[in-house]
Amino acid sequence: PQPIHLSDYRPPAYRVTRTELTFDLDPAATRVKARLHLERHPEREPGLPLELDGEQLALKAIAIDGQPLDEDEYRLTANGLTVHRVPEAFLLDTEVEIAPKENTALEGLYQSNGMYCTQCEAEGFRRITFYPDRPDVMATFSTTLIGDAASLPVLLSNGNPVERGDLPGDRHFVTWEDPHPKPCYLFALVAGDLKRVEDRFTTMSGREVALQIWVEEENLGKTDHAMASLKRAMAWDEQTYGREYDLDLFMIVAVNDFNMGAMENKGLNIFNSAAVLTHPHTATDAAFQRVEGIVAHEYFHNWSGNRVTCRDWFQLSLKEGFTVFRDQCFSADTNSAPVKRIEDVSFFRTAQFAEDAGPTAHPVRPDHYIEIGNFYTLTIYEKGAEIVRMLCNLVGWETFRRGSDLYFERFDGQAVTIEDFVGCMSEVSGQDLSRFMLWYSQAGTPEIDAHGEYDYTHCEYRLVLRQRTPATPDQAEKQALHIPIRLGLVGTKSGRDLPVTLDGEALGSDAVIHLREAEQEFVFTDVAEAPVPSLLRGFSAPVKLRFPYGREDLAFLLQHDSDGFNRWDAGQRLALLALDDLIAAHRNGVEKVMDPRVVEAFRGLLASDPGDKAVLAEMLTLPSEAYIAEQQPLVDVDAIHAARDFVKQSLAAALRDDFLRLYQANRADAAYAPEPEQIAARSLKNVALSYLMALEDEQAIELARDQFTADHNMTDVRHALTLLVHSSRDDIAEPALKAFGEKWAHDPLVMDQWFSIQVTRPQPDVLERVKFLMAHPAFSLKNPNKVRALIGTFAGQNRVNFHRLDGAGYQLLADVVIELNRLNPEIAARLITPLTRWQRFDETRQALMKGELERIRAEELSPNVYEVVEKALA
Ligand code: DPP
Ligand code: ZN
Repeated sequence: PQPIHLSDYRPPAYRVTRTELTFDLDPAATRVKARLHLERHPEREPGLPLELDGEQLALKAIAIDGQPLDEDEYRLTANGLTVHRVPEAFLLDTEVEIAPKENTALEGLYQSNGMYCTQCEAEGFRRITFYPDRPDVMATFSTTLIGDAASLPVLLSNGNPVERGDLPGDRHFVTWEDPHPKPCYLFALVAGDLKRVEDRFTTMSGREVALQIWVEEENLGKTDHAMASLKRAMAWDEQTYGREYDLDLFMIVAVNDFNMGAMENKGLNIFNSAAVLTHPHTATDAAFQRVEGIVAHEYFHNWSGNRVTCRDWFQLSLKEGFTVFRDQCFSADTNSAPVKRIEDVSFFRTAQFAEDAGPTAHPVRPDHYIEIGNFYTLTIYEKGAEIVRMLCNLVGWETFRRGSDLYFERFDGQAVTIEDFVGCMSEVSGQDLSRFMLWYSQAGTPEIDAHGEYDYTHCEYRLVLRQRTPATPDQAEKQALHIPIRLGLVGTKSGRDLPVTLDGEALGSDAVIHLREAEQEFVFTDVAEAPVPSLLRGFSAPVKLRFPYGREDLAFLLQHDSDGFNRWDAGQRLALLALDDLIAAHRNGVEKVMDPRVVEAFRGLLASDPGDKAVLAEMLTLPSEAYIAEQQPLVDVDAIHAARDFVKQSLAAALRDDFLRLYQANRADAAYAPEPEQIAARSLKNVALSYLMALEDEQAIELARDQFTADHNMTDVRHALTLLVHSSRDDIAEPALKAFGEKWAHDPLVMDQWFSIQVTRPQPDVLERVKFLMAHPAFSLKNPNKVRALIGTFAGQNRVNFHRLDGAGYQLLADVVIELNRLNPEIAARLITPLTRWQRFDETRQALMKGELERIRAEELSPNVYEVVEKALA
């Protein structure tokens, strides 16, 4: 496979203004008739051939302006169709046959539980019909679906239904009209025996919109939260961005087999059932919040993605970065804002930093790719969102909002670039953002080394910042970026933020300074007392910042920092310092000794007024093994695991009574609601239970068992079950697991959780368990949720067992990748990730991991897997 380059972009030779589709649905032989209204693109020269994409399509008929084409007038290849000579403007009619039931890649038209559905982003539409499958071709669509009336009573597509009727042979049809020009990646159809839940929303201009969520009958009781989230998101986008919905109908459909979380097809969002269905007894608080976030995300795409879309797939972050930023702000507004930020950053620093440091590192706007399906990454999404957040902070919210208005107004109905978006921000703010654009083109995580000094005689604080971005594949040399750093100077005497004055300018007590050079010195004047700097508040830029904090400094910030995020981060940094010592002790075989300063810091937290309970729960949570690993020059999975366990047990032993008190104080019998206060209390209670269970004494086991059997809600049940199953006591683990598995055997989303809980056990027999569970009737390699729950969770989260020294974990993953490469390349390529990180491990593991990558490479590979494996072995 050959890479595609951004620099080769040209507008299409012909554009489609209108697309009329007719589907005659059949599992083995669906017929798709397409009538395309085409015209030459005004910027392209006359006389060019017409090139259409098409894969796995059996062409049955082709005509231009009603005239069937002779075989020498066109050429068919494995990737498409070329018509040698066409008029300036014309109608193209084609008819193809496809087999949805054979489609295990879940791209294009496929079947899931007997229902038909589609996934077209990025390039699935070419598996439905011959088409210029690129986002800069935007047409209005009319879609007629024909199917068996009894088994497919519901026939859905984009837009509004305009006609329906019965056909001979117990068949029926529905025609849908979507008046908004759209690229074909936003096309969707659904056909099946579905039930709907309906609600209404009145838009800010007073239009009535019908809201429908379509599910299989047994899931009818699980849509309330998604519906409520949708309405909140619609109202939020009106209030916050002035964006109103633009059709009479908005539909969400839940599908069991789905590669992504969800898809923003115009008027007909298709969701992975895991991203829409909730019930207090089947979904955790985290799942409720995830559903809310994803429903909002897809809805927000209606403007940031659909009305204004991407010119080409290199611009993917134009819609994803902006939309993730929008959904993050929405969730922050509806839940605890500091906790939302802590969760997002925590995830970002663990997973995106690792991506940016590995062989698949790429800029937020890549300049080449082989398979765009491999670029739905944390870098494009999350780092893209961090860039938009920096932009918003640079120009200020009100200006950012004006820039957003300008962007939507100027480019409505168009397919545009990242320059167009940033250009609007530059225009409304008057700021030159050309240097800022480097954030989009330069891969890798910038590292900042900071140090500071207080000058008592002049009352000055000098802060020196040095930035450097390490080389990434294809980019050896890096330039200095414009990095906004929000900071405070916390007085060591007063414990308060001191006023920040720089170059004679008063910046307030919560200031932003701008690092633009490789090295810069900032001299703050009139600093009345020696400060501890609180740097990168709120994670104001996606960078790694090192500062030689002493443990007392961190304990001080943990207590006094006025920025909630940095207070949390000070605790994390303090824990990391202690963990460092313990990791070294473990490796050197010396006795581990717990740092009393960490114990005292935790004691202080437990004694303090909890304030925001959700934040306190985060503060009491130790950095994850994955995040600890990110900080180590060489990852020693066993030492990290042992050190973290030791800290947990030491804290539990020293503070047992406090944790017990915390647990008791946060139990509640109120009816479950996924509301911030309840969620906060539950997380606090469950953090306390985790510490108590680290001791595995009878009382802790009793509490966990009671919480499990009380069966109050899935958050509590799952947490208790996890603690029981992860304990060293098989006699309590097995009965609980069995009871849970039997109770929920009928519910695929709960069974996903049952799989994940087992395969994250630290016990050494877990790999055999994974293999055993792969034969479980509830497991299927064809279902991405199952693959993620069992294999993805094992390889990504059970670090000690995946990295077993005999290489059996790696081998298992490679075996699955090889099989999935044939069934579902997109999922196969994503699953490889843990193996691509081999550089971070010792030589023995490196050799084993590379050996498995080479074994994969020897197969006949899909472009998806090929691209990842080649990069990993380069
Ligand atoms: N459905 C995916 C998302 O919403 C891809 N657009 O991010
Ligand atoms: Zn998206």
